[in-house]
Amino acid sequence: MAYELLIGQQSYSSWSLRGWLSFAPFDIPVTLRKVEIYGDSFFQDVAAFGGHRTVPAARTPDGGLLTDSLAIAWHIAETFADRDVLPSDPILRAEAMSIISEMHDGFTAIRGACQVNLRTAWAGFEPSAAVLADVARFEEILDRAMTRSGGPFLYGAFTLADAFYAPLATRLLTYCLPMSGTASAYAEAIVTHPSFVEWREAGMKETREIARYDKAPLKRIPFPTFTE
Ligand SMILES: N[C@@H](CCC(=O)N[C@@H](CS)C(=O)NCC(=O)O)C(=O)O
Repeated sequence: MAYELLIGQQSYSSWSLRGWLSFAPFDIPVTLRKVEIYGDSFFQDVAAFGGHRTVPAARTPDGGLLTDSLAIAWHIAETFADRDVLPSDPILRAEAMSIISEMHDGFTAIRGACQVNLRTAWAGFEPSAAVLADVARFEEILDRAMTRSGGPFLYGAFTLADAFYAPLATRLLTYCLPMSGTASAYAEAIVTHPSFVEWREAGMKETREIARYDKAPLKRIPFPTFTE
């Protein structure tokens, strides 16, 4: 039996994307169950799966119930250590765990002001000083990791750390935030990764847009996919 992962709308749910990217890039079989965040029955639907108020949640093949993205990542790290889900070097692995925790707990300004939206980008967004400070911290993390690894991901090949930072990379693109060359190259590596492409394409088939994520009167421009 495969893992089951409860997710929200694939165009919008940043934590669900982290959940998906904790399985798919490592060829860990997972069955997706989708509910509608901000839908009328969201909390009941999450509870029916066995979760608690938020997505993602996961059911393990042997009956485990995980109600948080960080717990899912830790479980994957423990269970699939042989699939290079984290760096093999113990110090780098500790640093990866540290930045995963920082993502889970921090970056509150950019998370609050720049909701994930994989359907579009917005021209004319004016970031606050706090958002720019979050971008600067993200770039600091990227510089430290990628100077050593050489990229294209934080620790070279895709790891759980990239699963957690992917939605931050897409926010840079959706809100046309000013970014360094390293951040730009990282964002491109994320959105062209096959597991991300699969996720976004499924999201583009979703019909209902979330009104509160509409940034009009900002101008809609295409979300960059780096395919041309
Ligand atoms: N700490 C949770 C946060 C998950 C989270 O906030 N998920 C959002 C969707 S991206 C959600 O379910 N929001 C619904 C709500 O808070 O009512 C985790 O890391 O899994």
